[in-house]
Amino acid sequence: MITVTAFKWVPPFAQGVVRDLRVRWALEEAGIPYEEKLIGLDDRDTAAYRAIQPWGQVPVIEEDGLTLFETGAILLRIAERSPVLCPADDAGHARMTQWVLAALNSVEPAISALVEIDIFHTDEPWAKERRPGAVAFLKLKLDALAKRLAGREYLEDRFTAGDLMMATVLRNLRHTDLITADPVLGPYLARCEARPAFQKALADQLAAFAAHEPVPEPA
Ligand SMILES: N[C@@H](CCC(=O)N[C@@H](CS)C(=O)NCC(=O)O)C(=O)O
Repeated sequence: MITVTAFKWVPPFAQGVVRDLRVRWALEEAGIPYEEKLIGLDDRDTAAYRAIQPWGQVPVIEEDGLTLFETGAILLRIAERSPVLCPADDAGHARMTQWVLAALNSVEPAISALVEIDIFHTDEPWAKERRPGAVAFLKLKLDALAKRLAGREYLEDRFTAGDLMMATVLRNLRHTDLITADPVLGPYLARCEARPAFQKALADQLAAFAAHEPVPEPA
């Protein structure tokens, strides 16, 4: 049985976008059962956890003695076991890999730069100055993605793990209207999120957080 390591609880701004969602969603699409291994934020810095995830991050999967981190590597490994996530033909497989990596390398960095400004440094003067440039650069990436997706349901002629990764990357902009206001990207993300496997994965991540909500200190 695959074990997925995820956080027990994270602050509300991160709930629903923590990266174990990618792995839960992929496993749901593939119909592969898994067990959660929930860790606290304090566990990130333990020597035992750093030994399996050098940066103290989630997710990690463990199966049959193999421990694996990095959502790109994990997703590709799961995809190869699922015709829902990975086309059977060699070219389709290669293009699925291409889109997983494009989501991570060509789109996510520009989104992360804006998230850094808006969520983590919102009140700092440098962030206010930097924001227009970060948005302009991100829009170049999003416009190119929208051009690719115009007239298509998915990045290729069917859903693949590439769409799964791209959708989870785009979700990090949920604090803006950059995706929802776009006539191509908004419906694309909604289409991906409407998949029952996504809904189940999201509900399971949120259920873990709800079950481990910190008890407020008495006043
Ligand atoms: N490149 C890594 C990034 C993992 C990552 O950023 N995980 C976040 C949660 S979404 C985390 O654990 N953050 C806590 C921390 O960095 O201390 C991957 O894709 O697996």
